[in-house]
Amino acid sequence: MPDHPAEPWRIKMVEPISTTTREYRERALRAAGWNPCLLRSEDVYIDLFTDSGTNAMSDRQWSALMRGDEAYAGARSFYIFEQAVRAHYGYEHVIPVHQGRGGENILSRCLIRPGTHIPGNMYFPSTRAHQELNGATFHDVIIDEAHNPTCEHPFKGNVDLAKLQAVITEHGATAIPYVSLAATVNMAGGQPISVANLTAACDLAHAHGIPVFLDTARAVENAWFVKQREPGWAHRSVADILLALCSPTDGAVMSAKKDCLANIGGWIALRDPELAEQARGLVLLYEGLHTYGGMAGRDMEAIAQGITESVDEHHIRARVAQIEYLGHRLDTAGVPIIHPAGGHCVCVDATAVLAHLPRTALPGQTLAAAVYLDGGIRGVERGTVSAGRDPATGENRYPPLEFLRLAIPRRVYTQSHIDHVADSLIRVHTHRRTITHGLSFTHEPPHLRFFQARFAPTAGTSIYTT
Ligand code: PLI
Repeated sequence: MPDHPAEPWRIKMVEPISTTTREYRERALRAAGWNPCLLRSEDVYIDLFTDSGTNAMSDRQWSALMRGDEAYAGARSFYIFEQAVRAHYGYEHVIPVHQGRGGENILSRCLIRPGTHIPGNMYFPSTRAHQELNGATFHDVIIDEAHNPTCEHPFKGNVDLAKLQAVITEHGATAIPYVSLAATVNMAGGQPISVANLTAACDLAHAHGIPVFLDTARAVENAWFVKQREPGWAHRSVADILLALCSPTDGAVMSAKKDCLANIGGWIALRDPELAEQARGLVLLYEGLHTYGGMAGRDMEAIAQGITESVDEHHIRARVAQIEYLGHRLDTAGVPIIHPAGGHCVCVDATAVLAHLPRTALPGQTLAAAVYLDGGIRGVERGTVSAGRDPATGENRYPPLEFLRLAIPRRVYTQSHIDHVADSLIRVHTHRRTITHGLSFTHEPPHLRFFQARFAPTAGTSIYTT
């Protein structure tokens, strides 16, 4: 059994959630076009669609909201936010944005020209979408182990330096505006990158004059794994390790909706003053003034407080342990999950659970539907639907990993909720052969299609034979 520390918080306010009948859920899912993303949240019992913006704020964060300075320009809350980001992430220039993809849009517009190439440790849908919209081609340079669900590598988010060198050699450094790294790697199942590998990747890129930008949405969780797994870091604080992860990079894009325990917000953090000036100019056009970037003053206060809480080791230890606990329960019951469990999610290998369905029948989406029907649990497909179509060929992309992601919001669910999730998953897995049909698209949006797509069973009226 993994170490499972009790939660380092107690509950001061509760939000009622209700269970529904299976019949009710069948009606709700059909009305949502078999896409759990299109369900009303009140029809969901345990919502593991995302850990993004779904965190429970602390009493101190709620108090901080009251201190929000809502001045249009130069709000006091901005300077508190800026100071917290500088102190914990170590970048000089801090530019607020409304959430992560706002930052991705700005950075991509600043740096990418049509026909360029961006290497990275696996794609993330919104990040790659902005890179492609600006004319770049993304190249996955993550280590091969990241694509193998059963491999126990401690740092599956690592860059394969030979693959990175090969992209530089093939396309030339001048065609590479930046290297796009993430800590942790969401689409690999929340897997971390080591400090040593991140530093080596930066050294390699910098030797060719290429800057490196880090997606720090879950860098605190990454820092926790470094402390647990990377030789030489066990006695360093998570706060120190976070700074060490950021230090070799040239800047970061942040969704504060994850590690920072906030419900909205983000930033771009940079070292180069000229790039920062260019980014501020675009923030004015797309986000809001450069001292609020689409956030209210109170959001910046909640984030500043959340940053401090995020590096508290009691918090981060219990947060990651909750995910390990779910992973362990599924694992011991024989449910195939991506190993090791990640920092923010447990990922169930849909191609293994529904091995009797072809990839074209969208096993990840089908498993998401089955788990909602069984337990009122909402997860998200991370596979063919999320990967979208290749912009050059128009063909569906079939990534090596196709899974159902169960992302755990921070400080929201108790251990008995997690047990409900495990019990339901185990039931679906035990009766997996009763799922006789997959799903196919009936409506397919052009960008980030997983959010709004609609589906129908590939035969009959259900994924089960009725
Ligand atoms: O949801 P945003 O726009 O604040 O952030 C976009 C974003 C960027 N990078 C990474 C690694 C993410 O995970 C991410 C958003 N992730 C979501 C919504 C998720 O459910 O994983």
